[in-house]
Amino acid sequence: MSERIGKQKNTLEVAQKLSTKTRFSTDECRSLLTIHQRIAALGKVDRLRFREVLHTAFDITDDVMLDRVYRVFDKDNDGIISDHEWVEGVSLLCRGTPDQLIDFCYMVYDINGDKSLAREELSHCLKGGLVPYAGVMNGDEIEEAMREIVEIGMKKLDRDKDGQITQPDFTNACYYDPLLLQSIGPCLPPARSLAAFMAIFTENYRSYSTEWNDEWKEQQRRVELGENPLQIDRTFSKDKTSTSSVLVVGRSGAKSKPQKSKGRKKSMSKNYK
Ligand SMILES: [Ca+2]
Ligand SMILES: [Ca+2]
Repeated sequence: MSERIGKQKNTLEVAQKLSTKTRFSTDECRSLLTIHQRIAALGKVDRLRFREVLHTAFDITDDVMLDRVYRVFDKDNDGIISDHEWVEGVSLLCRGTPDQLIDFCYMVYDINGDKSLAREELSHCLKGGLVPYAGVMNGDEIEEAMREIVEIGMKKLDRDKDGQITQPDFTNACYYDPLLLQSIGPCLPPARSLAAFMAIFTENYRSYSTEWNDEWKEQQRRVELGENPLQIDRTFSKDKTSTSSVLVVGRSGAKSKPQKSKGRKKSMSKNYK
């Protein structure tokens, strides 16, 4: 009995600590720790176990993305997703700010971790996206189509045309067109599975997206009134190749709301309703 009470106390302390590092409350962290304990009770949360969790709970299905998301969750690179890594990673997936989500996707795509995305990395991340279907495409055609898709990706994301996509390149491109966030691979949970997962342990599984929408509307209103406090990246707004014509918002503003997103476009928040 005393052992159980000790364990509960320990979980509470860990949850309190994690709540200061994540966007979850202590209660939410405690619930997530319990979920981790249940997962870990069946065996170590290693690559294969965690791929199952990502697949079933978050509906991430792309083979390459499953491995890459696992690598990004495993911050200390020991092959196991610890309880801390679990809560911090889930916090990002569920309630990450636009900046955090952009950084997360970039880390997922940057396979060798050199802060640059090369053609080879795009090609590797995208390879699950094209499959032969009922003889419609053969191997050569897929290879050719893949080369074209990689070139389109480079064109949209490599802003300074040096053959590498740096993190600022990627960040600016995503702010300009949020659809580019997962353009190299589906590594974030779809809205429906995210809400279903969050409903297990919190009543606030929709409140965050509301907060985003409100903030986005507020930014839009200020722009319309000419009060935009954010730095607009004018070089990007001139880019006619983008699929989006909405406002470009830089990262340097919005200091009055440090805990919230620094500007977000409608189509980005749509995914998290
Ligand atoms: Ca680890
Ligand atoms: Ca790289």
